[in-house]
Amino acid sequence: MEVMLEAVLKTAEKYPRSENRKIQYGTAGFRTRAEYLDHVLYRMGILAALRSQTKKATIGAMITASHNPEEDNGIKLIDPAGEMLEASWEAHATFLANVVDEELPSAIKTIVSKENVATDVTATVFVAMDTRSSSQRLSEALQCGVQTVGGTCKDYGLLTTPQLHYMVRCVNSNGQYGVATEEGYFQKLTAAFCKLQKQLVKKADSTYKPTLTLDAANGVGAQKAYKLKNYLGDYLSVGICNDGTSGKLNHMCGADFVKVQQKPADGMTLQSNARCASFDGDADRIVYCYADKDGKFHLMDGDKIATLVAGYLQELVHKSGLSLNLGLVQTAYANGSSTAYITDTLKVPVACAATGVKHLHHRALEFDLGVYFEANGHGTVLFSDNASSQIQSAAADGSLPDTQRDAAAQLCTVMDLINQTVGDAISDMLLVELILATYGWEINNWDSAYIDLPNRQLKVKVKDRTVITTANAERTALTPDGLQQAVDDLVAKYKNGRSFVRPSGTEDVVRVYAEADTQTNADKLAQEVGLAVYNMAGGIGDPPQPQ
Ligand code: G16
Repeated sequence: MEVMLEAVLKTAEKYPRSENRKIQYGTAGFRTRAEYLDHVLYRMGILAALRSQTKKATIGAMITASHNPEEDNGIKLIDPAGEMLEASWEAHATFLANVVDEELPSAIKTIVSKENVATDVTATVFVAMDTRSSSQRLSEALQCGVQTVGGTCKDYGLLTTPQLHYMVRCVNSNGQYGVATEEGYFQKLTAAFCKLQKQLVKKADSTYKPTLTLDAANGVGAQKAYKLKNYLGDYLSVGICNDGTSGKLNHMCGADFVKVQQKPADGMTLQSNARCASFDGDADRIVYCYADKDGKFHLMDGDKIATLVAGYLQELVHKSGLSLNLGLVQTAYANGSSTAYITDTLKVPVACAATGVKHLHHRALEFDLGVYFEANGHGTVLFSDNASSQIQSAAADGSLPDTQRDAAAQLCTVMDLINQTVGDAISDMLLVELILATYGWEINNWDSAYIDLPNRQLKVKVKDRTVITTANAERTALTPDGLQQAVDDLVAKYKNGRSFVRPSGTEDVVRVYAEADTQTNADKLAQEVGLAVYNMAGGIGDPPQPQ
């Protein structure tokens, strides 16, 4: 141990913490300007190794800043079952990232003793990165950290974030979940997709067309989408734009841009009722959009995907005759109309969790079938062990009527189509396409389930966003004093008004969400709430402007 700590200190000279800048493990790991991250990545290599030794399993480390601009970077740590790093270790991560260089050995010792880390176990860390120009350098820093404490790395190079989550789950399940290679990933998902497509009974009045335009955010998802195309046969034709050959990562394109700006990505020409989809920078989110016959833009966000998926699964569960409880998890950003539709029409129980897939994922585990989606397009479906085994048994049960057995068999294949480790834009895209093909729907049929309440999101710059703290799944601001009352007073002025504010965990901003009966009112409410934040929470720069 002492020899290893000496090595840590020596190597730390290569990755010094040169500035006294505090960094926090946020909504999805560390995220900031890439030039501030070298020492953080080195230290996260060490932490990933310690986590691996503690769990006696492979851990994942994804170098990405996802939807943030190209200049940013970050790291998402992945636990053995492919889920996000456990919350208690986030505190270790923040602690290790912020100590001064000389205290690094003692900080490691503290974590080792607190977590009873089995330092004699050889750590294994799977590493991958997105397409940012800083990613290779930061990957090297991370791998250096792992190796300095005697761990080994498997470097996958460029992957989407959910692909790496998948690899980690595969290796730790000894291959039961799948083969831990990119080939294995594509084969598992697309074999399920093609099998289900083959079984489809084409409806005479089907309006579904198997063509889709994809905005790949100029990110790693583009390369992977090109690979995916080779596995899809005639079942789906994907035209890829914003593939990184000319445009800038996440700039005027990608899922976050389309969702927040409520307009199509640059480079996308919307044809009447033709489906377009947008990935984000590391392809863990997806939103759809289209123009109607009058040319009006429609956004099909995570809420619309969640309701489509929940309705489809509910139907299959019902047909299979299995008694499984299906639930849906959203966040405060979920459009009020979507929640009403899920509750009143689908009659599926809804839970609300704080922003961040890690929170939704854990809540979704409480259902047999837990569908979780953030409005920004980040989500998946979890099948509990109980649900999986019931579904598998029913699919093989010759005594069941054909309709029940067939529905269970279909559910079995759907489980293979879904990346259950985390939201996965590729897997979600295939699932949406399958459901639309099954129903024989075009995108406007899907859209007609419910009409979104007009809404607006704003970012407000403040001196220190941590002055805002929240409770009640982020729907209530606890501090600064009086802010929540100000928000409540503003909301009360608007019909169907709803608004909340929260500090972002991925960008240095406060996020404001507002919805109301008309777009003008949603825009006004968002701006007024934004101004309240600006005035009461230390706004800097220009105050929020009218939309
Ligand atoms: C990450 C998280 C998401 C979250 C988003 C925005 O997404 O994985 O769960 O919704 O950040 O978080 P915040 O509002 O705290 O900035 P991504 O795709 O950027 O990794």
